[in-house]
Amino acid sequence: DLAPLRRALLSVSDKTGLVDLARALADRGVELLSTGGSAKTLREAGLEVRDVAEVTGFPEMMDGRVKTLHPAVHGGLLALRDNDAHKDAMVEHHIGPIDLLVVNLYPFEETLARGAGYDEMVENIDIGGPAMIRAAAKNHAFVTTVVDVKDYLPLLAELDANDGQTTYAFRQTLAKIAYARTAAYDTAVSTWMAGAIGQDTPRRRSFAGTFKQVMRYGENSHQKAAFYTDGTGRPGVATAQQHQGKELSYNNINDTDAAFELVAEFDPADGPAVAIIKHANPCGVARGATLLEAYQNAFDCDRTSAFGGIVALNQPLDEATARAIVEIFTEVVIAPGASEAAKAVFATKKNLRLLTTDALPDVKAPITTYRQVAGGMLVQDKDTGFVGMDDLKVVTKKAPSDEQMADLLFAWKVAKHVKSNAIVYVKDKATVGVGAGQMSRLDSALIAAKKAERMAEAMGLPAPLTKGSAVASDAFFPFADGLMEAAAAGATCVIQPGGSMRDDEVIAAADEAGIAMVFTGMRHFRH
Ligand code: 93A
Repeated sequence: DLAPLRRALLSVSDKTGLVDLARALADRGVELLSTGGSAKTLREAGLEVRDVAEVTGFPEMMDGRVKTLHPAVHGGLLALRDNDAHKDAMVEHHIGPIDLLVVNLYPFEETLARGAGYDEMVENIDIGGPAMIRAAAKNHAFVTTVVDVKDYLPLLAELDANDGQTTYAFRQTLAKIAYARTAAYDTAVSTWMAGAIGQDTPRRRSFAGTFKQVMRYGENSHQKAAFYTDGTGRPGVATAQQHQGKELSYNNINDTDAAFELVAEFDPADGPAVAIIKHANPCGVARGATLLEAYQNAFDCDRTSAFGGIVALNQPLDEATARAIVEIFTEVVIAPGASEAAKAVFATKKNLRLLTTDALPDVKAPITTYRQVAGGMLVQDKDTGFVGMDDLKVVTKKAPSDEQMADLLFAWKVAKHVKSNAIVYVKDKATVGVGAGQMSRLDSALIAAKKAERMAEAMGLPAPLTKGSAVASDAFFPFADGLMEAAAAGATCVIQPGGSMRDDEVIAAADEAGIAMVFTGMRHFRH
């Protein structure tokens, strides 16, 4: 199953490592073919190389749109070396075998990340590259396909270990990688087009990612796991820069994403906000006059759960907040930037990971999300639903005051990011009780209130902070009991979608309890 390597075609946009690889191949007696820019780079490094144009008998034309799309190239990649008819065809048409293909594609994803316009994006759709990759990978019985600079050194090691040849297992693995690359590439093109023409709906599209890194394990230590990027380059945990601390785990990444997406709901123009996440649910979210105050208020919602949590900020991390965060064990901090002084504070905590991005996630961006089910995938628009003051309908005799209204809208934003059934109590733009993921809405209301009671005891407060709070429910109260539980916990105003068969009963119960209630007309299930 060893295949010899006599002739290689090198055609790469990213020229990193190209010269070293080509020289190593030439040293091993491999003949080099190459396309325009790649050939130029190689010649300038003093290497002997044949132009693909010479092989095809056609010049590269139409601004490079047609360079390698020719039977002399594709026949050389696809011909079965042990098939007489194929061998005859090669002789008859003067086609030489190509044993190694080294291609990296036009930088479509990078060009997109730069914010290039439509025409430039179109020009960056590589046609010849993917065609060659797919051809070479199909013929992995004989041909070696390299699509990633990271595989240059392993290729040379493989050749040295096998007397200048490659093993079938090696070619097979590279073929697998090659098809993953072309699938991710075409998905990036399709996703871009959907967005560019304003049809980023879940209909008729595909999903693929680009391998980023292998992780030590998945959700549990017996599960293998890896991290992929989706080629959009959007600000978020997948594109963030890690400054310190050990590698992020699967659960860290999931929680960090939840934290950053939640805090991004709070416009930095309206002031600092902080979210603390545990097990993908918030255990504290708050605004504050300063970032430090926001952190402290978020922390005070549930100090117990915040231990070992993930902290997300809607503004660059500053020194004062960094000092407060290192007071307790924290797994990850993510923010749109960090001051040098803040970084210096964190440097003393070796295990704490600091991630920064250039910008907050865009919570309004039309994104398609997916989740696996047995035998299929569920695909939907991301929940970018938003309600403002004007969308709310007061349904009770009492109307909320301005302060209550602000807290209701705050609670509603948080509830969107809490696993259903979600009940969120808020006071002075800080969560004071979060009930998440219960199978009954009543239980979520009870748990949130109970946690607030515990916090009050721990902090030596005369009454739980839910007293005089605003409460949000991510979906309607099917019965009055959940609402009455919230009232018992001290909530004085409620925000919920409405739309239950028993809305009348729920409204009557609110009026009886002297509570103000608004309907959003929109729910935020999150399962
Ligand atoms: O425009 S293309 O789709 N037409 C082609 O025939 C073709 N062949 C290779 N682009 C094509 N390529 C791509 O050119 C390769 O995938 C690689 O990214 C790039 C290398 O060009 P150069 O060697 O001129 O820098």
